[in-house]
Amino acid sequence: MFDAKVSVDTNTGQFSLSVDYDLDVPGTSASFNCTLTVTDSAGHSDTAVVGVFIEYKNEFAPTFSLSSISITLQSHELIGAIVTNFTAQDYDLSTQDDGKFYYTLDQSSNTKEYFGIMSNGSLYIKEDLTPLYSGKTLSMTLTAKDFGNPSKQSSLAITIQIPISTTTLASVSTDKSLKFEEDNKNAVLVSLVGLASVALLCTLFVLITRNCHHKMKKQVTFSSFNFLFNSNVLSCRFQGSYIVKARYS
Ligand SMILES: [Ca+2]
Repeated sequence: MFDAKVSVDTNTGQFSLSVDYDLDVPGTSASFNCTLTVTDSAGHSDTAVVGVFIEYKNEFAPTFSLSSISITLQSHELIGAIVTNFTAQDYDLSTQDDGKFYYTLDQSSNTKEYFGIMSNGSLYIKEDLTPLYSGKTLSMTLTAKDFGNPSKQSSLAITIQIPISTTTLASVSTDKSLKFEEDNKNAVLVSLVGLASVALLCTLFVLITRNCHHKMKKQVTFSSFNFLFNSNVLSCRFQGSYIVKARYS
């Protein structure tokens, strides 16, 4: 025997591996040849080449780092949004079926399949969650299963907590835009402009009175006057023939 990886019992001829031959170690060959020699008491001998072929064995199940997880999710989250990413690990050689695996999501305990799982382990929202705005707890099971024969698998329990929504959705309106004076932001500005206009009119009133009295030497008596605040025009009507208007915008 000229290969250290195998041995043979010189009395019984039992042929076996002499080392821990692990195909999961990258680079390890699944086959090799060795030479077997048989010799009698007279010293006559013969040899044979023995081909050794090692079969892969599905030793490990793909596993998650956690056995369960709880996630809080708002009901207004959008369809297609990624909730989180899960990663399972299989310690069998990844290039073989024993080390390859896929995810499945069991949501049979819920009324709908609200979530989906991508091939890379990303959990995403599949159905509209807004009907659950009043609060809901969803349970599901994520399983990672390899392609070995026989296959191995492990599971992760997922709990999705959807709290009572406190979000008020903004209403979308196609009405025409507000007029300047209807906008609450401009209400204060309109008031200030109105007061300034009143002050201006009072000043004008005083000036007109003085002018009529001193220069035109014509007595004009204003027994009363009214202010008219209409739209964007502030008017002051005096009893007589004088009308003074102030326009603002
Ligand atoms: Ca495996």
